[in-house]
Amino acid sequence: MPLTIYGCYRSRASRVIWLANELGVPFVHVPVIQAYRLADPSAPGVPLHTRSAEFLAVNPNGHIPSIDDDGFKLHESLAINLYLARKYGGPISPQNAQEEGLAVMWSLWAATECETHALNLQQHLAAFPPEKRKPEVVEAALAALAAPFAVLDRTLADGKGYVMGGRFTVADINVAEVIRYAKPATQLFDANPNVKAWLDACHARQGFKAMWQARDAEAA
Ligand SMILES: N[C@@H](CCC(=O)N[C@@H](CS)C(=O)NCC(=O)O)C(=O)O
Repeated sequence: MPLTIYGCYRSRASRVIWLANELGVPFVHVPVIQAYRLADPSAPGVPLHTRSAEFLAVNPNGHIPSIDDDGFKLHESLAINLYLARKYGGPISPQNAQEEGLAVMWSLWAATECETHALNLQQHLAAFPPEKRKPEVVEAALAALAAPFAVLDRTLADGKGYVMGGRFTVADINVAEVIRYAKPATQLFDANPNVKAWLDACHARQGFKAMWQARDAEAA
C-alpha cells in the first residue's frame, strides 16, 4: 500500500509533502480540510474535513496532517517528517545517533520556542482582516522571537548555511516550515541575514516549489 498523506496543502501537511517530494517517495494525497473553514461542517456534501467521522477514524485528535504508511498511522507533522526521513534514508536523514538527537532537538525547538509566536505574526500582520489584528500581539511575538532568531542565525553561520550536519536535512525542513510563518515580520529577517538567506535557499528547492505550486492551485 502506498504512503497516504492526509491534509490539504494550506495546512501543516505542506511540511510532509515537501519532505516526500525531497525523498522522491510516491504518495496518495487526501486533501482533508480544516473544519473551521466550513460554514457548516455537518451539512450534506461538504468536503472531507477534520471533524468528519471518516477522518477521525484515522486521527482521533482531529488535526491534519496524518499519514497512513501501509497501515501504520502517525500524526504530528514534525514527527511524521522524522519518521519518513528515518525510513527512507539518504543524505536528508540523520546518519548517526548524534544527528538523530540534533534533528529531534531542532524540531522540538521550532515547535516550542518559535511556532506560536511565528503564527501570531502571520495572523496579526497578514492573514487576519485589519480589524482583528492586534499590535500588542505582534510586539510580544517580535520580542519572544528575537533570541531564537539570533540563535538560529549563529547556528547557520557556523553550520555552512544548514541547521545541522553541513548539508540540507529534515531538520532544515522542520525548522523552515515554522520560521516561514514569521515572514511578514521582515525586521526579524533583516536583523538575521543568515536566517533570511537560508529560508530563501530552502524555498528555492524543487521539492518546496512543487509543493507550493500545488498549494497555490488549491482553493483558498
Ligand atoms: N502540532 C500539530 C498541529 C496540527 C494542527 O493543529 N493542524 C491544523 C491545521 S495546520 C488543524 O488540523 N486544524 C483544524 C482543526 O483543528 O480542526 C502538527 O504539527 O501536526
